[in-house]
Amino acid sequence: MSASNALEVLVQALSSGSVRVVDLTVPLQPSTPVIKLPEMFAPSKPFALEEISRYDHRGPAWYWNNISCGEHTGTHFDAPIHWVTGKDYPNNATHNIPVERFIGPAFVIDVAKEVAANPDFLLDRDGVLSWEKRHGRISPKSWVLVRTDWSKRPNAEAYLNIKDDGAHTPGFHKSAVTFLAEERDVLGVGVETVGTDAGQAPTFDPMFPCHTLMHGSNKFGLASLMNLDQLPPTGAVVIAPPLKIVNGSGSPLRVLALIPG
Ligand code: 23J
Ligand code: MN
Repeated sequence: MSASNALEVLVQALSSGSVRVVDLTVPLQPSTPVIKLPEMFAPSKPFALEEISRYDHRGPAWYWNNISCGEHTGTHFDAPIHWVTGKDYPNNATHNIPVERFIGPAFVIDVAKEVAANPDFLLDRDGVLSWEKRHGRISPKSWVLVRTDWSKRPNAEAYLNIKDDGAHTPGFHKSAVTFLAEERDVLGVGVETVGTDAGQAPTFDPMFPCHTLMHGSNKFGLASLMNLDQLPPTGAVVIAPPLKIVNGSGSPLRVLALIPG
């Protein structure tokens, strides 16, 4: 198929419903959960809206707001520059990453059952390999999304799941991250939890292995995704461009998946 024909086919498929669009983004509002790091580290601000005017004396015909939040709030993108291991790559920040790298096929690994039995569940290299035996090899320049159903937790407290010894949320074993970055050359990983690392990752070696190794390989992260249960294991395309913040380490974004209808 020629390139222009491919786009014609896509437009037709979107209009007929044979390709559907799934929104993988959580609502962005003051109550949107924000990661809570151990006390010794500086915190990130939650999302806030400040009204500038609403068809009133401050602006009779228009409504608009000032917004503020940490770069890593709600559904958000982690750029390689976010981590010390990724700080020296060229084009590693939100404004200069080549835009082609924001779009790719999605491979969706479902570990919801394992996570229901163990909130500290870690996907490891063997877990990825056994998924590949069933669904095929993960291709280069793809997004690997881990379905945990964590986004279905009923409130922020259950979602952050903080106990006396820190957060208890699922994530990656370093063996899976190294495998996906080095042997599969993915674009990055996406998760349903507040960050791409497990809740207990401050205690791991290395600390925060997903951030350390993914960004250390110039790869990306997507955190606080939802609706991963609506995606097929293979065959979806994910579009995830962050805001063009100059020297940004990441940003809230809208993440869309195209799926067969
Ligand atoms: C800073 C430090 C540790 C972590 C994070 C940020 C995130 O999860 C993030 O949003 O990138 S784990
Ligand atoms: Mn982040």
